[in-house]
Amino acid sequence: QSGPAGTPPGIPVVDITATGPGRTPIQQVMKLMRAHGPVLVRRLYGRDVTFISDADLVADLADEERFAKHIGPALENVRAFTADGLFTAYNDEPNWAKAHDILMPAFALGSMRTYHPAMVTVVRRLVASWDRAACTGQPVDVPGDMTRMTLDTIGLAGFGYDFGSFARDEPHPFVESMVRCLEWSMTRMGRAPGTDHTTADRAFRRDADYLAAVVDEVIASRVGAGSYGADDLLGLMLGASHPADGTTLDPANIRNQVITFLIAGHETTSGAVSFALYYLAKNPAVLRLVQREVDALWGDTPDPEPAYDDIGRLTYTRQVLNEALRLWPTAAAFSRHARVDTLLGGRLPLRAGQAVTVLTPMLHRQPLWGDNPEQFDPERFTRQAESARPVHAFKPFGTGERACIGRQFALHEATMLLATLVHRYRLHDHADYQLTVKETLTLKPEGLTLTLTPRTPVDRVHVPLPGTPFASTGAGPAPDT
Ligand code: FDE
Repeated sequence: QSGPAGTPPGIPVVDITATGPGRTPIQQVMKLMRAHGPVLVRRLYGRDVTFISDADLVADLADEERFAKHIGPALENVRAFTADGLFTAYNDEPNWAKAHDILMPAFALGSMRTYHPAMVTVVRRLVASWDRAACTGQPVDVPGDMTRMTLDTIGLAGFGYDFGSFARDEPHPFVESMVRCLEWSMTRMGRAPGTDHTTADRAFRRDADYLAAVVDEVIASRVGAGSYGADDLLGLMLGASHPADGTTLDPANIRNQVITFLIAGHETTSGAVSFALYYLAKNPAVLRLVQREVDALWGDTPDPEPAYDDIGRLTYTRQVLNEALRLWPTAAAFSRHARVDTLLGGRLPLRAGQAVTVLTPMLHRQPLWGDNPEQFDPERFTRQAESARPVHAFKPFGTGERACIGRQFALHEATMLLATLVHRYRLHDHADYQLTVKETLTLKPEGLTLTLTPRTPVDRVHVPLPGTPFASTGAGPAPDT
């Protein structure tokens, strides 16, 4: 990272050394940007990071000729437990291109058909658990259950491994170790020089070793089964050879990839569905529109089996997810460095190798999003609205060749999950929840709980049209709100 000498001239420098970054560094920079504008330097113990959320500058950063993914301090720390896995590999590390080429087909839209049955299996587990809560009136722990759901999904769909999270009261120990590793990566960035962190670092090593041991067990159980079962991620990694040179991934790299996918594939997705449920619970008019969409698809079938092709038809549900990802993109920052000496956006000089970090939640609140960017409004993601907007205004999955490989996977899983829950339950904001965003490198609505009641055929008939006070097709009790 550049020191003071490398700071581009003419941008505000905010020194946070006195307070440190605290437990919510992303929200701290959001606040600084609200005060100082969309381009600023955050200085901590003399180390500078340039943060950007200006839409034109972010658009320019998408130019792959002049800029590339940067492994900044956060990802350097994550590298301590994912090494040359896809997420944390350096651009020129040979295993990046190799694993990328081998795994790309497994993440193409059409491949979701392969994972769909495993995703349905896990949705059913969640539903069984939420049915019990609906029966007893117990609140459900939204982020906790979404994390159970997404961990089991990536485990089963990606690696044929069952974490069995819904059979446990506490999160799977893999999740607890993983969250501690992510927290270590985040807090390590804010350490004051000269302070001693031996104990924390030892605890981190134990957790990282445990993650590796779990993953070795996942791999061993597949190898022991004799066949590699080539149609999931692990099967591909064990069996497939590179299209160009015929080589395969080495065992150490496969381990790094599996840890990477388990982390990347569940924390971010569970946060995204949790925020979407938060906004639905707070916006009954939007909730009714989602209900209308899912009811049109699944009607009164009490236990619809979501078909693969159904998911693409849930366009409004997808708009809701996108809008939740706009306000709280759960992987909230990504970094880029200049490949050559250049002027970013024609005005900000960067030397070759110099990096800037895009703060996505603030990009998603820039003036191009209108007068009231804080307002949750899925109409921002209609096809017309999207095509009227600059292409780089919405970046929850990063940019360029290092953008999220798991995007279709996450969206398929999250859309099916959200649709199933909305079709089945009325959601009650029983505690008048006030949003607190927890940061563990990724973002989550901390402590969000809801109570549930099963929806009935009567609820489904009487979902009113927007703007019409009562749009029923027959006699019956008033619609629920
Ligand atoms: C990636 C990613 C990104 C970029 C980063 C940078 O640039 O640094 C982002 C922003 C993201 N990603 C986001 C997200 C969100 C969500 C929900 C998700 N994501 C999901 C998922 C799932 C899965 C499985 C995944 N994801 C994965 C991944 C990977 C592997 C990566 C790396 C790629 C490369 O580099 O090659 C990512 N992701 Fe994600």
